[in-house]
Amino acid sequence: MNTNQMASCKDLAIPGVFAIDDTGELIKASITTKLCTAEFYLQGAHLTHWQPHNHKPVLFLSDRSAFAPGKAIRGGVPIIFPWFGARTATSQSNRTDGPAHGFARTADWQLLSATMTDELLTVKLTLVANETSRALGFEHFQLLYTITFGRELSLELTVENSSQTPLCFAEAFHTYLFVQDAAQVKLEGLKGCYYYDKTDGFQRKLQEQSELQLSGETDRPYVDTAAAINLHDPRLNRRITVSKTNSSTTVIWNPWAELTGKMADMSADSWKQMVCVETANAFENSITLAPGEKHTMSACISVE
Ligand code: TA6
Repeated sequence: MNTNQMASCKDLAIPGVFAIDDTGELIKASITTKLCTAEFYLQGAHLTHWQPHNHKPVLFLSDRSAFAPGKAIRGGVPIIFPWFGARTATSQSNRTDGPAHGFARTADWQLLSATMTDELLTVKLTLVANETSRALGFEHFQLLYTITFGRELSLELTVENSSQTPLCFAEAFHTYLFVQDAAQVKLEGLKGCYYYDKTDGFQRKLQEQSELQLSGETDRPYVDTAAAINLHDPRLNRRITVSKTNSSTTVIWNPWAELTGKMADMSADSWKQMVCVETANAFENSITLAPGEKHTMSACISVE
């Protein structure tokens, strides 16, 4: 970010509510309202903290995460675009190069606005094509990310195809929820849905139980989903609800002990404190936009 861009970004600060800190390696925004506290980084438009008053933090953030240019932050809400996981061929392109989960989570986003309405703070960020995305074949698109901070957290991602050809993409809010003990939480809202079991050769399986309780490494994109997910955390005595619109994929992920041991940005026991409940459009639910078309996916997180 050049000095002019930094100055205009700082112009958006709201005294006592919305502050921009450019003293670290990454530019960080901090939020304090009557209803919550929160933090995000401009790199990746990456939300790392949200805590409604009188609750514990709702998002998990790894104490070993990198906070460095070009490196993905571990925890919070990474934005996944334009492919999910490793890049695979699409109807548009047979390219398979590029970083896991796409380039949006490590790109520098631009802060457009920060406005208070009643007690809600709404922040808008945008990402357009840059050198990295162009080198990967994404030359004309616009992402608009709207985050509303209140007693609930509302996330909205609009993708616009500004090219002359169809734009095919996957997307996700790769949300890491903070839990007291991953082995004890129960997830509700997936009964009757099919998922690909990434821990079992990508086999397609049916979720038969109404409650999912994790007992080992879990990596499951559920497809054709619409329902909200309720995460019951008996140890924290709370329920987190993730509801969504225009999202047909829900991914549930926990690396458990062995895989966590191989991850440089997670401490040994930290898998116990997280469960990813991801609002997505991926695999057969990926989106294709005609030239000029837009698509908006949203998620709303609440806690009781
Ligand atoms: O959403 C689940 C997943 O795709 C897993 O397969 C797992 O590897 C995870 O995301 C984390 O990916 P990352 O690239 O952040 O290490």
